[in-house]
Amino acid sequence: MGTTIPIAVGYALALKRQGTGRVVAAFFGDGATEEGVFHESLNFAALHRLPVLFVCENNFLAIHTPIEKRWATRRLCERVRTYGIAAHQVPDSDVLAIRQLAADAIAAMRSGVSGPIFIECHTYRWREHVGPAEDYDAGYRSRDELLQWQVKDPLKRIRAKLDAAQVSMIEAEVEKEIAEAIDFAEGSPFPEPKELYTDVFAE
Ligand SMILES: Cc1ncc(C[n+]2csc(CCOP(=O)(O)OP(=O)(O)O)c2C)c(N)n1
Repeated sequence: MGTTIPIAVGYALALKRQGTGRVVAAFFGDGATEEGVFHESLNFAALHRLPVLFVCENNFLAIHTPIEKRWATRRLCERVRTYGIAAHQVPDSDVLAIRQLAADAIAAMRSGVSGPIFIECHTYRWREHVGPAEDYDAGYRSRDELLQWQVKDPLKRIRAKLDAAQVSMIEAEVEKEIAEAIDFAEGSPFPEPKELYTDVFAE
């Protein structure tokens, strides 16, 4: 948890030294912002004006622990700003707003006008922490909460902006991609045991 954050910062340092004009985006949850490395990384990235877009997907849950049992205040963007990093909050899963913020942030970092930038996107986890089942009877949240977020479902909202032909074209493409992935998985041999070590150790 939180491991993407320092890796992104280190990579951004390398990119900046190489003068590539490239930027790095790091995605992580609200739980990850409780790790010390989050704060160390923000400070380092701000100090060296590194081109990192930090994106916190705040679903108000870390496994089964809701945010009110973990955060003394919800002022995450305010905390981030104390490091000298511009921070924006998108509270309603508006994907077009997120796209615009990200595009502006990336352009500002590429041109050197800005150091790192932070976006906090509020969202919701419909299913359990890991796996496809529902867990509304587990006692840590209510189904009412889900219903409030389903109204803001970004997929439904973006779908409503498309015409029927576009929707069926996208659906057909997605169905095809899924079918091909299943065929590929079912048609592939089992990996050799030695592949357990692939990408685990550097030679
Ligand atoms: C350093 C560390 N501590 C604890 C865990 C166990 N753990 C796995 S996921 C998780 C919560 C993650 O919450 P969040 O960052 O909000 O991400 P989400 O799963 O909601 O996307 C925890 C505590 C871990 N993987 N790493």
